[in-house]
Amino acid sequence: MARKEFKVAVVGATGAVGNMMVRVLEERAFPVGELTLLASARSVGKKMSFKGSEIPVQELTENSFAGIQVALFSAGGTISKKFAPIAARAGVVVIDNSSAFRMDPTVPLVVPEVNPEAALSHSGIIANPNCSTIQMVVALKPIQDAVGIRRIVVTTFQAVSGTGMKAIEELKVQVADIAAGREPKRQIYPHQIAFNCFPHIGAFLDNGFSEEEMKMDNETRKIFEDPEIKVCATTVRIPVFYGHSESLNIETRKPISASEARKLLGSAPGVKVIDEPASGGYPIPIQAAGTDDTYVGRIRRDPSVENGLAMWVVADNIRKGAASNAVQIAEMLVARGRL
Ligand code: 25A
Ligand code: L14
Repeated sequence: MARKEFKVAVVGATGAVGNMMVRVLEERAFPVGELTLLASARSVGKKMSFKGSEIPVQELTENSFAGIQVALFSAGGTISKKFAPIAARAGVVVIDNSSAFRMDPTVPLVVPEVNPEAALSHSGIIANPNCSTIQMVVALKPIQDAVGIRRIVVTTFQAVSGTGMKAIEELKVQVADIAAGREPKRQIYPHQIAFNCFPHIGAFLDNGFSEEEMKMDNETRKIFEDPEIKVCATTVRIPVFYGHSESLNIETRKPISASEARKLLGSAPGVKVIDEPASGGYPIPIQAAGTDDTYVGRIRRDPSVENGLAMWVVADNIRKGAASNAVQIAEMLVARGRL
């Protein structure tokens, strides 16, 4: 019997994440029968290649979804708020990469290695978490299951690709300008990003945290279905193109040694342990880039609290942090006969 194939749409196909969604659908051999590429009117006329053929980009409209079975959205929160419900009403299963529906109690927020079952109760829309949250919960899932987590203190080192194509371009142009002795120009970010860093991702809120920091806080509790976990995040932009890094200090409910944690992580789905620091064996973004795994190293006891553990976590923010996680959600629905 022929394998079942699906009519798939990518909304925001020309963006940094949308582009990668198309590549990941091809690389992971998702059973695509027909692929529809949707973006704004600006991109109409562009073509993108998929499995050897050139597919034209179409303008996203209310009528774009007839006959589509699954749509991967990554065109920002405003587009998702307007078009995801329209698609869902047309019978499409929407996997949305924006922040629009993540904290909606009727929308599951899913990382396949962590809470796949949550996806099964969707009513048309499934949310893909924030990139920094995804890699953190993949690394913490085996520890949460084994001993419980009380508190997380996390500092991130985030790549510019998370902000989209224009930010990737801004870093490239600033580096070239500075190398040539020209004054760097700034458009997307609040400060020069080349040869610099700043603790400012998203807008600042009244509580002193940034939006990105609060996403890590709220999304972690929702994904773990544990309202007790406390999170304090500091999110920092650094001049790296692809791959977010995170320094984690966690306090567990029951004790766990560094070697026990290393062993658990060594057999956890989606995780690769790289932990031989003396010989340079720790995760780094240029090695994580282009892969779908979450890398963990520098696993050690945190002596500043009773049940403390420290570690370093790196993943490709555009792949596991966005496009690949969305495609893995779709794969999981197919495997369970739910698409
Ligand atoms: O609101 P959020 O959720 O916080 O998301 C904000 C932004 O973050 C990115 C994504 O940017 C998004 O716009 N993003 C979202 N989730 C992410 C995640 N998890 C994430 N990044 C990382 N991780 P992006 O640049 O990667 O992608 C933008 C895509 O959205 C499409 N789009 C925008 N408006 C649309 C729309 N699609 C349909 N209808 C609309 N009204 C956008 O397509 C892109 O695919 P595009 O066609 O607008 O842009 C294609 C090319 O056009 C250039 N361009 C952009 N703006 C202008 C422009 N050219 C001329 N004038 C302009 N004003 C760009 O260079 C782009 O290549
Ligand atoms: O919430 O600018 O998915 O790096 C992830 C990337 C928010 C912006 C999200 C960035 C976005 C963030």
